[in-house]
Amino acid sequence: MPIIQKKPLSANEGIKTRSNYLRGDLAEDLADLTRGNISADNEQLIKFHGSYMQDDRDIRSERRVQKLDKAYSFMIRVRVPGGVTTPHQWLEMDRMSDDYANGTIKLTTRQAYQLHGVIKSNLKQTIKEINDTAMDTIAACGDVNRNVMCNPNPEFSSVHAIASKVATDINTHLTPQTGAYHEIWLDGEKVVSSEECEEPIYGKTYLPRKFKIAVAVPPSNDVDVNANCLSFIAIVENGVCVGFNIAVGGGMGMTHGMENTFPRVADVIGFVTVDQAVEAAEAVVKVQRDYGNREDRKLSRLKYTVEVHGAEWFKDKVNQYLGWDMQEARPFEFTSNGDRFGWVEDEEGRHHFTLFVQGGRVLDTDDYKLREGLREIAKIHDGDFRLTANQNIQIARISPENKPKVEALLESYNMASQNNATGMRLNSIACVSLPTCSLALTEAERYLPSVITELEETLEKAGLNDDEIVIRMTGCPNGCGRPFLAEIAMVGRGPNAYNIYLGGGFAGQRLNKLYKESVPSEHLVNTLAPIIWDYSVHREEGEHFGDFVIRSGYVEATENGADFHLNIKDKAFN
Ligand code: SRM
Ligand code: SF4
Repeated sequence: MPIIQKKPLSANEGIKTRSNYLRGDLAEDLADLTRGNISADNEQLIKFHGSYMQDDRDIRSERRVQKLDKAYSFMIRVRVPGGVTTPHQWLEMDRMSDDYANGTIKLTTRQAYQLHGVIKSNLKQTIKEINDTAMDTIAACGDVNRNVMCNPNPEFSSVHAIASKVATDINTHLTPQTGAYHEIWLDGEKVVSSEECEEPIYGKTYLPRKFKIAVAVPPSNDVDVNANCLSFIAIVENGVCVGFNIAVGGGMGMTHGMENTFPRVADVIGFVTVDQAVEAAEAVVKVQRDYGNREDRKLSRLKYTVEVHGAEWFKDKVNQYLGWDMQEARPFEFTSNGDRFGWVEDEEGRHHFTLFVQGGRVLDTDDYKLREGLREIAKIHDGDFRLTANQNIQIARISPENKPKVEALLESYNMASQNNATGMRLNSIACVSLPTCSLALTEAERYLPSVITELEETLEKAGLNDDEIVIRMTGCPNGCGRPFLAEIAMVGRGPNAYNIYLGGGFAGQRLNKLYKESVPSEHLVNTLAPIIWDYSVHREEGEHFGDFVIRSGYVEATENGADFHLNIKDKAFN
């Protein structure tokens, strides 16, 4: 039986209930162009449709002084299941980034596209044109299942084909059924119908909170299973994908000063065959729908449902909802959570090139015409593109005949050389943060590159240029760049101040731990550089940085989420 709610439900539950399956008065509000924003309720509802209202924070205070409204615009997130997207879709995103957005494409940490800076009067047309390219934005955000991630893994293309199909099938199966999306954005006809027709899986209040699914193909953990509510870990026996282990309860977001919020690694609770995967996903979603916390949105992610009730309880519930028992989980091993850059040939003889994209931001600068270069490749490309979970891009499934042409463009646009960056830079992630993110406490995407440049002086002297060190920066502790799984993380604490966390596992298998709190920006490098130097001198053969800092006593290991805040010593910065 579902839990009886004792405290009042969160305000968002009321918004969802009143919305008539995500309609609210969003259509009318969007049509009102006398103002650049939308109402507070619609600001919540529009997320389910794949958009966030934002404002340019760089000019917020200046506009306040001038007694002007905030400079409102909208971010649009486009779902790309498994990150697989066609050259035509790429070209259309590229065009729309100029026609309607700020001239950049953001490749996200969940293999999606984002456009920033779309003004209200262009929002509907942009979303319509995105749908014209056979992509959509519904459920890219909101209290529903989001874009399902999948490892691109070209080396094992038959395994990837299965993993990718499962990711797409789950994505489709868990897409909200409401007619609201078509009515509002695509001028679809209004149909009045029942809950069974509108939302057979979610019901009228959808899920307590956002829900995230990833499909991983070991040994790569590039999708970071421990940051996902639900993960499918491919089990490959004799070269064949026989099914998936099911892991539940991973997640990143926490709030500074609230120790009952924490990142958490997932629990592996069973194994299902390939054919059972979609059904298993639905069962897990339904358990969360019925037992997740709907009172306090800070405690409503699936990770807290698992933490509160225990993994065994959760497994029993899933079996109960399935009506049959999952099998025992099977052995697997992850060896890294980064991307493998450069060329790979798959078993079908097709070629794949993974390109490093700093911060996932595709734009043209005076020195580096990345957007133009990718546009030229898309024009002649006979395969597909795959957005990686680490904000990079794979030019995938290139035919042997086309490979020389792609190679020539990679050279002429100076793209290939980007992959010669240090192992630290290639393993870096920065979330969007300022100026668009409303929750940012400080910089991330615009700042991490220069922090790495300064750290590279130490890496060079220490002979660590090629060593892979996973480093991530976010502008706040919500964890969009999955910082708590990094070997080094800098997490915004306030304006120009960061908490430094150390000791995440290189394969994303272990959370890190707070090392220093509220470190001013100008002291990040001189705090980290001596530890990196120490690592170069005292590491053991093959030892990763995250393991070294624990063995050397800089931090204690975090076993799981509940002890993330424990055993922290000398955290004050001085
Ligand atoms: Fe995120 C909210 C950007 C991946 C945890 N995230 C936001 C918002 C929408 C801010 C807001 O609510 O107003 C950010 C928009 C910034 C902007 O201007 O674009 C934002 N999140 C992103 C992206 C674009 C970061 C990036 O640089 O790539 C990623 C988009 C992924 C996608 O395509 O769907 C992104 N966010 C993540 C991840 C990583 C992941 O899923 O692998 C996490 C941590 C994993 C997890 O969910 O536990 C993440 N985002 C959050 C949270 C904290 C949720 C929580 O459990 O507390 C918030 C805030 C919230 O939901 O209240 C948030
Ligand atoms: Fe914004 Fe914080 Fe997410 Fe960065 S981690 S994008 S600052 S919500």
